[in-house]
Amino acid sequence: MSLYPNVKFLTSAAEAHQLAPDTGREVAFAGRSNSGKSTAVNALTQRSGLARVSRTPGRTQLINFFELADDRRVVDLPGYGFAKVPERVRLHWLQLMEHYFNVRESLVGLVLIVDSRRGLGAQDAAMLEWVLARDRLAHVLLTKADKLNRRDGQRVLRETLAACSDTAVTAQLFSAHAKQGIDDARQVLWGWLQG
Ligand SMILES: Nc1nc2c(ncn2[C@@H]2O[C@H](COP(=O)(O)OP(=O)(O)OP(=O)(O)O)[C@@H](O)[C@H]2O)c(=O)[nH]1
Ligand SMILES: [Mg+2]
Repeated sequence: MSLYPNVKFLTSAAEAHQLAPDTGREVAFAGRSNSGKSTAVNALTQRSGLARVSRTPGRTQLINFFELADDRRVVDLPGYGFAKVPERVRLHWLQLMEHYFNVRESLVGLVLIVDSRRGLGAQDAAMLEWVLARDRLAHVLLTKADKLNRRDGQRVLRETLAACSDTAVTAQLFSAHAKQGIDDARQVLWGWLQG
């Protein structure tokens, strides 16, 4: 049984003025397009159809807010790093993200979603720097771990932890499909939200 059985979609924002009210506590999910953000949100909240999952990278261009309980939210941020996105869309994403991270007082932490087969990239590292500079927490989910064998999974985890070694960033392997690491990730998430 989930700690938050009444999770529901709250609102979507395409523009800065459309953000959900900035009260209580909120955790954001960010990562490259197609890294598995929406799938992770669904797995962690145990609601398979909540955040839309797509095979087409860059599908989620909105900030989607989900309410877990009164004043407790998770946020599915639009993915980055998709080469085919036009420049004006990329700039809009940048401005929207900058605004979100600058103003969002209810934001307690960032769950950074990284495809375990790719590992931490430059944009992921920039994202981490962004939230750490704003004194927020960060946890990396190395997703699609079912696509790696045990040895490669452990190597990617080691490399990720090493890259973050002088920060408070934590990391773990995760697979929504193989149900790997879901309880560990929930513990981090619920802990942040309860604070
Ligand atoms: N094998 C495997 N595939 C996964 C896993 N998680 C997600 N995927 C697949 O990866 C693809 C992208 O998943 P999404 O959850 O839509 O990724 P996203 O980061 O939300 O993508 P955008 O919103 O487009 O940026 C889908 O085809 C998923 O089925 C996993 O744990 N294992
Ligand atoms: Mg998505």
